Amino acid sequence: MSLTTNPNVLKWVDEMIALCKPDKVVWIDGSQEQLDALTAEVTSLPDGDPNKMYYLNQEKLPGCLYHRTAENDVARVEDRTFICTRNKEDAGPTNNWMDPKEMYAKLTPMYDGVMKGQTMYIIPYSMGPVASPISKIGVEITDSIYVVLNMNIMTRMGKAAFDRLGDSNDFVRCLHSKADVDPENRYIVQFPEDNTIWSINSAYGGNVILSKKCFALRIASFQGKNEGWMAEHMLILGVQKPDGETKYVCAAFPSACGKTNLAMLIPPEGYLKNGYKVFTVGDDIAWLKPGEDGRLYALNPENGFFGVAPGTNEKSNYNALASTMKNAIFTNVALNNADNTVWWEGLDKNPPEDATEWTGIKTNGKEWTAEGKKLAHPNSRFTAPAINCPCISPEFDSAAGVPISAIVFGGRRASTTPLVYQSFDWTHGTYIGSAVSSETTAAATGAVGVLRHDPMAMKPFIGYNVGDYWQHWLDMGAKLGDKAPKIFNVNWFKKDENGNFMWPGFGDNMRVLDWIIKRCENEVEADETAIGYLPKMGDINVEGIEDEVTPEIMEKLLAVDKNLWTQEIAEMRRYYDEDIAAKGGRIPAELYSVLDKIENNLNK
Ligand code: GTP
Ligand code: SPV
Ligand code: MN
Repeated sequence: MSLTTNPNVLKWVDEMIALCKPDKVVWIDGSQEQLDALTAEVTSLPDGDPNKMYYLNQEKLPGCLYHRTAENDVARVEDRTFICTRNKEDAGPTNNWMDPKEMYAKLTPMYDGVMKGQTMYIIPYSMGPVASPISKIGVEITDSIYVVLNMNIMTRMGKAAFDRLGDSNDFVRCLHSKADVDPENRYIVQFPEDNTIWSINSAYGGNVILSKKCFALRIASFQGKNEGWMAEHMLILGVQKPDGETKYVCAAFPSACGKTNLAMLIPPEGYLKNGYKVFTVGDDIAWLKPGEDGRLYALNPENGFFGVAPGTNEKSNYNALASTMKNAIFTNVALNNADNTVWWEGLDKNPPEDATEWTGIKTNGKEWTAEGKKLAHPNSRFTAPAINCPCISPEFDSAAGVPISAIVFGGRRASTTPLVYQSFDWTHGTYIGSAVSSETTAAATGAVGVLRHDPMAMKPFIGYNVGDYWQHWLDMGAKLGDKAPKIFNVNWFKKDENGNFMWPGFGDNMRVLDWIIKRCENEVEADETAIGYLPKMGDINVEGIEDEVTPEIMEKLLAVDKNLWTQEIAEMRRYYDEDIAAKGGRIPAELYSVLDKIENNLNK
């Protein structure tokens, strides 16, 4: 029985049933009863079935499940991701493009009868609290129970989303089929002008949880440009100060560059003693909209965390680990067969002897890792409900979102970029966002550790022309005027001559947040340099880590090397000219002016 009388939904669903030809259709109402039945079904599949999920130790990890994806299906596939707008220029140089008519014609035969012998699940969901005016509704059709269970954690899933939608046609139509999980025929396709997403031949998170990158960033960034708001690859956190006031900060770092960790950080001893607290509003995506008071407000459209497992431990990210202790799904981690729990590199220093490696091979984990082989896939993930997070913000469900004081960009840069600096103004901040580059990680397929441009940490996620996207940033700044958040850049990953990180990172990143917030409140001076405002020596609090971060190291962390920055600016000019402008990116003149200004500053 259908869960809605919305004629637009019913018409689309009928079309998709006619196309995919499932044996059975199930509307997902979000009830516990239905979720339990689906869990029972997917865990009772025979071993070796690629869709199978496993119960983990239900005493130690109540409600937790485990799943392995195909070995060729472990990360986002950027080369198979498309933005299909009627005009090619509207997709711009950072996206793969195909004419929508051509793409529909190419994919329709692939979906034809793809669900024969299978069940189609129809998932209504809300991005953002159901009651928030900022929220948006999506409906995902899928043939995967794994997707249903993940969507239940990541979104507000169920009938309430249809009630909120009413008879409106304003919902995103998401179609997913795992099909044969054939990498040669894998497509992740956004049709922004049709509010439509088609994904086929994958069963990995970012390619199939269509609420996430496909909707909440690619489609939503396009909607935001047209409707006067922004969808960004940003965490949202609140820093509560000793006087009780909370300041909110958004930060955009590329995939697997530290958003979840920063969002959930536990401040160092000294800060805790003085009464500082950090609250998590979001760890991956922010929807930003001007509020009635003229300030910029941020809302996390998601309801859970799809976090990187490796490196997560009690010390590095206690709150993330705690979030995974019940009702979570683990994907492509390793198993500790002694007690049917999970393990990954960096959880602790004791790989289980009786282990199952992420591909399903049973092994002696100690010997396996001693040979340099990984037990968990580097992009293995946990899906965890936000309500599990010990430091979840009291504003998490706020319909209005939270007012943002600072926006922070960052990435993995072994050299050049200092620990932190502040932009001269919003336009310069937009330039800094456009200049984000980072060493690639396992979150997407392809080589790891290669420096690439990743503007605003959004390269794989901007649903339209990157030049227009930069213009939209400038327009938003003009609208916000002097109420606009201050813009900063950070780099936790600067290395010394021996290739070691110079900054301890993780909880100690609080020390940098502290400086950022003080700058927003005009409580601390800064040095004006060629590239922006830098902390004065002594202004980053190193109490308790003086041995690790000596004045000598701090000087290196904050250095602006003239030669390196001259190269950096030359590379940015080349990037703007060759990679963007020459390929149809409509770069705002204001950004070229910033480039000229910094170049002049460096030559002074
Ligand atoms: P996505 O979910 O892919 O968008 O990633 P993310 O940006 O949320 O990254 P996450 O916080 O999961 O961190 C990814 C990796 O970076 C993990 O292995 C962390 O241990 C490591 N990391 C995070 N913060 C720091 C830091 O401050 N310093 C260092 N050296 N490593 C860090
Ligand atoms: C990322 O890659 O930035 C992620 C994971 O957050 S995914 O959902 O695969 O996009
Ligand atoms: Mn991400």
